[in-house]
Amino acid sequence: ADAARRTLMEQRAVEEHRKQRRTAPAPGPGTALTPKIRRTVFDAGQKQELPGTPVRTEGAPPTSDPAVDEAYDGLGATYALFSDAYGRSSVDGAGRPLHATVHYGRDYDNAFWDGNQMVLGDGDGEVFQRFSKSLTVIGHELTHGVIQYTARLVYQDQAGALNESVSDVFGALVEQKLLGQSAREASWLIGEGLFTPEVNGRGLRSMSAPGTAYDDDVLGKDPQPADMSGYVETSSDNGGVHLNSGIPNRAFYLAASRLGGYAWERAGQIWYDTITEPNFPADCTFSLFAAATVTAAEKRYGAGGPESSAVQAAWKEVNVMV
Ligand code: ASN
Ligand code: ZN
Repeated sequence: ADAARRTLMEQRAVEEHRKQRRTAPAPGPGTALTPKIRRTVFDAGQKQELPGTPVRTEGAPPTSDPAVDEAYDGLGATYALFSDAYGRSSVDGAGRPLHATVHYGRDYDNAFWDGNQMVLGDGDGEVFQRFSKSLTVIGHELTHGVIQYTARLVYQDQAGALNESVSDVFGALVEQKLLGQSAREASWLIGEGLFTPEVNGRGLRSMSAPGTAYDDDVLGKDPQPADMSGYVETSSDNGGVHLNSGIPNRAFYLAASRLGGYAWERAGQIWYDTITEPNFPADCTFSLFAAATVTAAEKRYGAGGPESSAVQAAWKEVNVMV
C-alpha cells in the first residue's frame, strides 16, 4: 500500500510539473535569463568625491530630493529603452547595476560617465539648472557606458564624434520612447530646458538642425556643423568631438524622419546593430560608420528596402557619402 501511495504521489508530482510547463508563459524577447534592473543613486553633497552616500536603492520609494528621483527614474527609462527595444540588459548587456551620483561639486555645469557610473552636477543656476532635469542627458551619459562595452569608439577626432553622436542618438531615443513621441513629434534636442530662463537657448544641441540650439550674448551661437562642409578641424575637446557630432546626429535624424514612426524602432535598431557588430573598429571614421549602418540595415531589413535607402540618403544629405 505504501509503495502504491508513493507511486500515486510521484505521478501527481509529475502531472503538476507538466501542467506548470504547459501553463508557464513563453519567454518574450529578452526575458529569459535577462537580469532585472538594479539601481543606486548616491549623493555627493556638493563634494567631488565618488560615489558619495547611497540615498535610494532599487525598489525604495521616492525621496524628497528631486535630483535623486529624477536620476533614479532616468536610469529606469534608459534601462527600459535598451531592454525593451533591443533586448539588452543594462550597459554591459549582463544586468550590471546602474549607479548615479547627484549633487556632484558646487555649481557644477556638466554631467559625465566616468567609466563606471554616471555623475550629475547641480548647474550654477545662472546658465544651467540641475542636469538630472534632462532625460536626454541621462540617456547620453549611460550610452557612453553601453559604447564602452560594445563599439569601444576611441574618444578622439571622428571616432570620438561618433561616440558623442551615438550617445546623443540613444539619449534622444530614451526620451522619445518614454514620452511616446514619433520622429515627427520629437524635439530632437539634447538637454532641452536645461538652460535657465536667462539664457537664449532651447537646449545643448539640436540633432535636426545642428548649430541652432542656442544663440546667446554670453554663450555665443551654437557652433555645431550640420554637414561635412562645416567639419571643424581643432585640437581642443579631443578634436571637436562635441561639435562634429552634429553631422552624424543629423544623419540619424534624417534617416529616422524619412522612415517615420517611432525612431527607436527601425532607425534605432540599425544604429544599435551597428555598434554591437562584433568586429566594429574602435577608430571608426564617419565614412566607415555610414557604410556600416547601410550594411546593418540591409542585414536586418533586406537590401534595396526602404530602411537601407533611408539610411543611405541621410548620409548623402550630410555629405558623408557620395
Ligand atoms: N557631458 C559631457 C559628455 O558626456 C562630459 C564630457 O565631455 N566629459 O560628453
Ligand atoms: Zn558625451
